[in-house]
Amino acid sequence: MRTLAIDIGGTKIALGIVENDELIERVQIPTPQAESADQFAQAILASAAQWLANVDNIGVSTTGLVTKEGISAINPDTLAFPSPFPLGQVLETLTNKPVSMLNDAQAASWYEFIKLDTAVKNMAFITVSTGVGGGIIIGGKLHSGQSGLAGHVGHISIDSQGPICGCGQTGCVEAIASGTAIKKASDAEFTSPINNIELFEQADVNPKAETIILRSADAIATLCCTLKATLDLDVVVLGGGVGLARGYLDRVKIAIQSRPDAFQVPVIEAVGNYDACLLGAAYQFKE
Ligand code: BMX
Ligand code: ZN
Repeated sequence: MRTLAIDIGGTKIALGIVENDELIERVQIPTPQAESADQFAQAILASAAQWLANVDNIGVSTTGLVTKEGISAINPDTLAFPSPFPLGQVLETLTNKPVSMLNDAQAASWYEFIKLDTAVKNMAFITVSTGVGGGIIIGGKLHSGQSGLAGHVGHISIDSQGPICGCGQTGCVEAIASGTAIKKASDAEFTSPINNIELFEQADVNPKAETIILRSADAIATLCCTLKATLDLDVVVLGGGVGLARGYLDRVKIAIQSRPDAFQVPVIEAVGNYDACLLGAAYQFKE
């Protein structure tokens, strides 16, 4: 089976071919403005044209809430989808291939779960990237809820005095910990703007950079402990550009160690690395 995998993030779209469980081709484009599902699908398919004739199906993992009607944003600041946005149906019509679609972090959680030790039954995948996304596996099954919202753990509010989140709540983990939140904090701190990669590089020598990163890691630690308390997770798998940045996981682990024993939970890096959501897109066809 050859699957065209598409991972739609707030900043970039990754596309690839997955065959025999391996990602054998990969390209990446910046995420275009989502004006309509039609225009968005055309933009994506233009980058996959060379592969289309030879794939059996298309797996999509996307930022946003995925329902039968299409995709919608929980936090439109990360990617605003006009309503309706029936991307799956449009892709099916344009390609004549079966299309399966899941939220990005839900898809990645399934991939990461399959790759884990079989003793694990309950786990969460957390991506710290443009936003903070999540996917939850309970009793060995992906739990997405009746409306598909389950796993949107980036919108657990942890600070009633915290920043306003694009979802409309105050103090969401996403508003404190995401790559977007980190960039906002660094823009407020430094007169000459630096990007998040530079921020991480400077952390060893610049205490202000370290403080910004620690604030994010501490919010993710709170989220891990909250999920442990709620779901008694065996493990949390961390992914995303920020989640996988050098030293980030260690900062999260140290912050968790300072919490009470009952809420300790192991946190590990995604085996799918930066492509966990892309591989998850393809693994929807693997029950
Ligand atoms: C937001 C939300 C989630 C998504 C998460 C990570 C939108 C558009 N997205 O919380 O559905 O899983 O961001 O998204 O509301 P990413 O773009 O950072 O991968
Ligand atoms: Zn929110």
